[in-house]
Amino acid sequence: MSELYSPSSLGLFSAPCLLKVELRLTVKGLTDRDVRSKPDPCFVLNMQSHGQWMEVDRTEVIRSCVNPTYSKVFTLDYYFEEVQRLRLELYDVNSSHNGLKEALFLGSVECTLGQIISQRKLCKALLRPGGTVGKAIITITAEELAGNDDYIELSFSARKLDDKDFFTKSDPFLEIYRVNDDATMQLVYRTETVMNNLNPVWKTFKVSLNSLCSGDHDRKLQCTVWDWDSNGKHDYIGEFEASFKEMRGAIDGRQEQWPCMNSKYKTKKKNYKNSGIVILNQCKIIKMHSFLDYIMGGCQIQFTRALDVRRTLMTLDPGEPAGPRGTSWTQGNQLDPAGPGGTSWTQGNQRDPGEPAGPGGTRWTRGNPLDPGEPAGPGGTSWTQGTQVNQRDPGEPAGPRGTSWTQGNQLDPGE
Ligand SMILES: [Ca+2]
Ligand SMILES: [Ca+2]
Repeated sequence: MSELYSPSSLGLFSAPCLLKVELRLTVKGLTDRDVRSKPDPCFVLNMQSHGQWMEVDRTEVIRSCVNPTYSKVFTLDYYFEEVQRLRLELYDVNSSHNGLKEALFLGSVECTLGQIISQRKLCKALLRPGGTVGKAIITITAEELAGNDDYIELSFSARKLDDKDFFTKSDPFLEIYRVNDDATMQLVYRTETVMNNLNPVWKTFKVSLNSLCSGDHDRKLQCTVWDWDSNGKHDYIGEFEASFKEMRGAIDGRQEQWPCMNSKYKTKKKNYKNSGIVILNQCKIIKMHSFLDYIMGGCQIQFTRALDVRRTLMTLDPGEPAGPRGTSWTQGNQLDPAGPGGTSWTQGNQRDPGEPAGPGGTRWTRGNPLDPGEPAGPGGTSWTQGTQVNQRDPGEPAGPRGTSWTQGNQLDPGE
């Protein structure tokens, strides 16, 4: 294909380039609420849309914590060509219900999604109300959800966990950390707390395979069981190592189990066996089919696109204001109010049912003048004087998006 017909030069690639990303948050160095209590921090993620901040999602509330690591994962669509402004607002949710009405605003950070993605890990100081820079540092990490973005559903329980509470039983919760190649640990999931129960059954949860193990089924997963305490100083019960490959063993209703070990007890206590058993009751893989999977699975999609702009439809006048997507249209052309994007172009000429559709489903008719005051046409294409697009010549190479261009067409390289 000639350079002249490259998709970018024609401006025909208007579909947004998209990437799915997962964002995770940690904070270090929040200040105590007062002498006796620590904050219950929660983040609200806002994104700017048409100049307005809109709430996208929020994290869980972590009780009595000055260095929270959130298990909440924000999954966002990243558009390469857009500036997506984010604002993370931090609240101290000082009430039993998690509403923000009575919450205390602690501060915020602003950045773009592009900044986080380009740096992978963005650290920013919390800007306190009033605009002063606080001591707390917020770390936002981004991971692409590329390739395999299947999900897994896991159902864990445990039995005979150690009792850590004096007057009641332990309040266990489970954390799963992915061990990265650089030995850093990334929290993948934190279960809810089951109160006063040494044989807890945690709720089934869903994580992306990418989150869990970056697609590496042998990757080490560090799993820790804690006894929750209201003062935020949770007691360590024990831990075990697993991999997704081992967890996969719990597919088809089989169980997998691991002894939950406290290494301190192992060395100190005689006859120490374990601090309980953690059981994976079910592992379910939820396939997320990509567009390509459908195609490869034999699904046929018929997609026809052709351009039929007849006989010097329009000329470009440099003096005219550009339309949307940079297109300039010239005098003499008239656009039907229906407008671009599924539009019909008219004036005098009626759609010929026998004619192929133009770009964006538009049909073009001959000799239509475009009114300069009207919105521009589809695809952002600029046509030059003398440009003629005739009917598809089957013998010619296909143009962008499968369009064939015929002889007699000339595209001005300067445009
Ligand atoms: Ca308890
Ligand atoms: Ca407890």
